[in-house]
Amino acid sequence: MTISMNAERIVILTGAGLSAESGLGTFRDKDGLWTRYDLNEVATPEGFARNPALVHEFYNARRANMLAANPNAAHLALADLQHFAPDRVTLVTQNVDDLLERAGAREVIHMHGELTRALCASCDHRWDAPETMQPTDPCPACGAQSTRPDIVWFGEFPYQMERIEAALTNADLFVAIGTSGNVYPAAGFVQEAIFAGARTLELNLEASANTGLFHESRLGPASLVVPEWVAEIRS
Ligand code: BV8
Repeated sequence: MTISMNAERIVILTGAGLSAESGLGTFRDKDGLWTRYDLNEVATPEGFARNPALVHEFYNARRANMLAANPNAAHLALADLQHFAPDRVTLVTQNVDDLLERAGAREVIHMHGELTRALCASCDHRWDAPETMQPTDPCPACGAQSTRPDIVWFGEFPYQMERIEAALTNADLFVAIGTSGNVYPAAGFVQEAIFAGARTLELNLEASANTGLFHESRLGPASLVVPEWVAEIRS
């Protein structure tokens, strides 16, 4: 019997590896985004204050990649699992793409924000982001030219943490998919799940930084290991 069998309250955390086979870059793999961009310049509020045009250029390029990408078998399998057992699955993602939604998933918790959303740094108004954003775009609510991608940068508080913490304290299974386990608080979720008495499973191309905290690790591309796991859990 695998550790997933008859799990009733499953929390799934996904990272960039889930969307890698859809052609969206990861961050810390070879040729990852952080090897081509300085994280401090494009993924911090300080970087945005210094050079908003560069930050918009970075996210405009990722938004264009996202729009040209398609969900892969792993996104589809997770959406299928959620449809099969809607009240048993909490889907949390660190990813800012909308591939899970385009695969049919609902209520995805985007703890690091979304490329499809824009935020006004002056009045906190949020709206659907246009395909490309410029620093001079006026906020539709207050008119200020301080619009930014609705993305959680380093040093900013992730979204919906109360909802995530509540799901973790109640979980009987925690599954991490396609994440290197380097970024907190997401990388600490597995420990919280263990404190709650949950079993923990890692589905990843290679062992993550916190692989030792998982009761089981299945290594391989998400498009293979995720559908296999979902088929098991559904049987
Ligand atoms: C916070 C923006 C509280 C969105 C991202 C000092 C001051 C302040 C905070 C800190 C500090 N020191 C440390 C921190 C905490 C900091 C942090 O953890 N830093 C790290 C680098 C040490 N965290 C924060 O700041 C967070 N906020 O702590 O709030 C607070 C607030 C104020 C002051 C103090 C505390 C905010 C974190 C969010 C930052 N935003 N990005 C974007 O541009 O996308 S994080 C960035 O990393 C992405 O969001 C990404 O999702 C996230 C995690 O990366 P992964 O998804 O894991 O991707 P990665 O490339 O690393 O790994 C890919 C994995 O996939 C690999 O394991 C690979 O093997 C695997 N893979 C590859 N291909 C496949 C595959 N798996 C399966 N199949 C495949 N085909």
